[in-house]
Amino acid sequence: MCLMICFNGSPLAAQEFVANYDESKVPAYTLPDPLVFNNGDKVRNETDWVRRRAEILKLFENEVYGISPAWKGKIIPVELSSETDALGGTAIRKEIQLILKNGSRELSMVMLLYLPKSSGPVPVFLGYNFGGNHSVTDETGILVTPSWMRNNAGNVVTGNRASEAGRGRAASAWQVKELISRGYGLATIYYGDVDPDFDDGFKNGVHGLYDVQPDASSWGSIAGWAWGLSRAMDYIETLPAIDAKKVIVMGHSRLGKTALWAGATDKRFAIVISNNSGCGGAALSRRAYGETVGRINSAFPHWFCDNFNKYNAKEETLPVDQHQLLALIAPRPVYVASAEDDQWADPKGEFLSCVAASPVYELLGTIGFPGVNMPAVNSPVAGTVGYHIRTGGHAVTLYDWTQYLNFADRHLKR
Ligand code: GTR
Repeated sequence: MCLMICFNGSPLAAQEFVANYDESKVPAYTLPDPLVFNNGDKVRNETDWVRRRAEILKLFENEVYGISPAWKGKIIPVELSSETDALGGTAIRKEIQLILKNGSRELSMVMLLYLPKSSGPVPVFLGYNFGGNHSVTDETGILVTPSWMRNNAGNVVTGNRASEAGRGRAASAWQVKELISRGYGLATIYYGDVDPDFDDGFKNGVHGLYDVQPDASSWGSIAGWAWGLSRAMDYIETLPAIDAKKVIVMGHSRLGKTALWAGATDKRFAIVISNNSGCGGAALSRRAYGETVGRINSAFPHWFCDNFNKYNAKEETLPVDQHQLLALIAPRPVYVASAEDDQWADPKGEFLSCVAASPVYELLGTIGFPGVNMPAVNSPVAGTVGYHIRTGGHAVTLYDWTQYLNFADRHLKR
């Protein structure tokens, strides 16, 4: 949780990292093989993979995201609102406060739930939002989050508090009507409910639920947010209206990194979707293209564990790379999406992760990503691992959602 990072022994600030966007300057690298044990032995079958998977998971915990504590607490749900005729009568909408109690400590997160009117349990997308639940649609009944939020231009957030002006602002990133019309529900939570997105030295949010002295492998915010998705899943499992075997965890950008780590650490998520997750998400760290490990650790010192700083400008010494994060999700379906103008997130590095994760899918009897060539823009390709790069910039669009819905339909056999 340092504020500056060390580069060859001397501190460097974020602005001192110059991003490389030149493919010819990508360093030569060798990826760690997901199918070779740390001791050099080969992974030959599914039984071996169980042990190798545990090794890789441990490396990601110790060196990248940090170790999340076990949860032995209680979740108390309190229904805050219920609307049976939402979205023009097509959906049910609820807001549920989930009070997480760990002994005398507690934390509250508010889940906004949209479900299609349906006689049977439905599949849902679960994902965090950046701007508060009220930003997800323009429906007026949704609570404006009282949680800490980063200030932004246009006075939508001032004094670190959201306002009515933010209502519906992120509607295009959520496409709730489209989800509902295709028979899917949406469960979303403001990510700042779980851990406010600033470096506070482990005091607030989910870290405050535990009384532990942080060390170099303690959970950063991404691990905290992922942990929160697992708690959301604990609650979803109690709801008869949702098919808990069909929960698709989805996230954009830093929350795409979060969705991937949640999918890796919690096998209850049936499908994992990473939208423009970039460095520390789907993109290969060793390419050091766009955002790098050093840059991300200096700009966001609270996202990863402190051990991750060891690899600033030394990506080749990482014991893992991000294709192995995708491999941890195998054999469950995973979809990675990039955007042409989002070079900061290294679309090619995101794609190459899909290819390099595929041998694990194949070992487990499924087709990972079919082929080795990067698909053309706006031409999705999917096996059990799916990928697209669309025109446009860093965002979630209707185009992205359409691919996620098609991918989910196919894998959930709908
Ligand atoms: C950027 C950061 C990225 C990405 C993005 C986001 O500033 O460098 O890693 O996560 O924020 O979350 O919007």
